[in-house]
Amino acid sequence: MKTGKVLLMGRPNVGKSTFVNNLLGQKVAITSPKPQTTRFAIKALYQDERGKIIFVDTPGIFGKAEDKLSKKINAKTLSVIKEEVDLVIYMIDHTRKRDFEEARVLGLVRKIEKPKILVINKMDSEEKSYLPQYKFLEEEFDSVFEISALLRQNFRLLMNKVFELLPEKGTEEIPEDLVYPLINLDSRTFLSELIREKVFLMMGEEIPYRTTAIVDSISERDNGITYIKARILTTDDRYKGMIIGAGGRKIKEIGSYARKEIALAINKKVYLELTVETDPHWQDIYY
Ligand SMILES: Nc1nc2c(ncn2[C@@H]2O[C@H](COP(=O)(O)OP(=O)(O)OP(=O)(O)O)[C@@H](O)[C@H]2O)c(=O)[nH]1
Ligand SMILES: [Mg+2]
Repeated sequence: MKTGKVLLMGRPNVGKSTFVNNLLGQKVAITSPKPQTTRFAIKALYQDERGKIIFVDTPGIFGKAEDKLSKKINAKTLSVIKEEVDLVIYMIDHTRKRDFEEARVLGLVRKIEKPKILVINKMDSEEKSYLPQYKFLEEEFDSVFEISALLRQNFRLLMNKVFELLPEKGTEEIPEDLVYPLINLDSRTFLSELIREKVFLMMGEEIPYRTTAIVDSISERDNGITYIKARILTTDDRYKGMIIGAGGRKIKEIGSYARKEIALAINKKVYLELTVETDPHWQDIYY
C-alpha cells in the first residue's frame, strides 16, 4: 500500500477541479467555465487497492492578478505549492494558446524537485488545438498523458503512472480511519462553495469575482428537513440588485439550483434561506 500527496497545478480553467471530482467519483471542488473558480486549495482523499493519495487541487494562478481578490488567491496558492508533496501533476488545456500565464505556472512547476507528470486535458474538445505549442514540454516531465477530465478518458493509465512514481511512504501521514474524501473543508464551507458555484454559473462576467457565499447555520428540524441559512455577499449595491434580479427572480433561481444540489449531496430534504447583502469589505475577511 502506497501513500502520497499529489499536487495538481495549472493555469485557471484547465480542468483541475473537474479532474479531481471525476477521479474521486464525488464532487469535492466546484467547477465553472470562468477562470479562478477555485479560491483555495482543496485536499481530497483518493483510495484504491494500491493505496491512498491526498490530491491537492489548487486555484489556477492568474498571469496578472489585478484585483485584490485574485492577488490574495495568487499569494495564498504560492504558499500552498511550497508545502511538501510527493508528485506534481501539471495540467494544460491544449485548446488555449501558450502565453505568459502558462509560462508563469510552468516556472513554478519547474522549481519543485519531485516527479512530475504532464497532463494534457480536454482531448475530447472539438475546439482548435494548440498542442504543437506544448510539445517542447514533454522532455521535462517523467511522463505525459492526454486525457479528458470531463469524459474520464485515460484515468486508468494516468493513475497507474501516479502509483508507480509515488514513494512507498509519502510525506504525509494519512490516518487509517480517514474515509471521507474532503480533508480540509468542513460541511459549512463545502455547502457555501456549492452556492458560490451557482453564482459563477448564473451571473455574468465580473459579479462572481465580487461575490462570495457564507453558510451561517445548518440545523435539522423535527420534521426531518435540514434548514440552511446562507448569505451571498457582494461588494456593491448595484451587484446586489443584479443578483436579486427583477422581482427577486434571479436569487430564487440561484437558491433553487443550490438547494437541489445540497439536498442531493447530503441526501436530506433541504430548506435554503438565501439572502444577498452588500459588504464592500468581505474580501478582507473571507474569500
Ligand atoms: N471539453 C472539456 N471541457 C472540460 C474538460 N475538463 C474540464 N472542462 C471544462 O473546463 C472548465 C473549467 O473546469 P474547472 O475544472 O473548473 O477548471 P480548473 O482548472 O479547476 O479552474 P480554476 O479553479 O479556475 O483554476 C469547465 O467548464 C469544465 O467543464 C474536458 O476534459 N473537456
Ligand atoms: Mg478549480
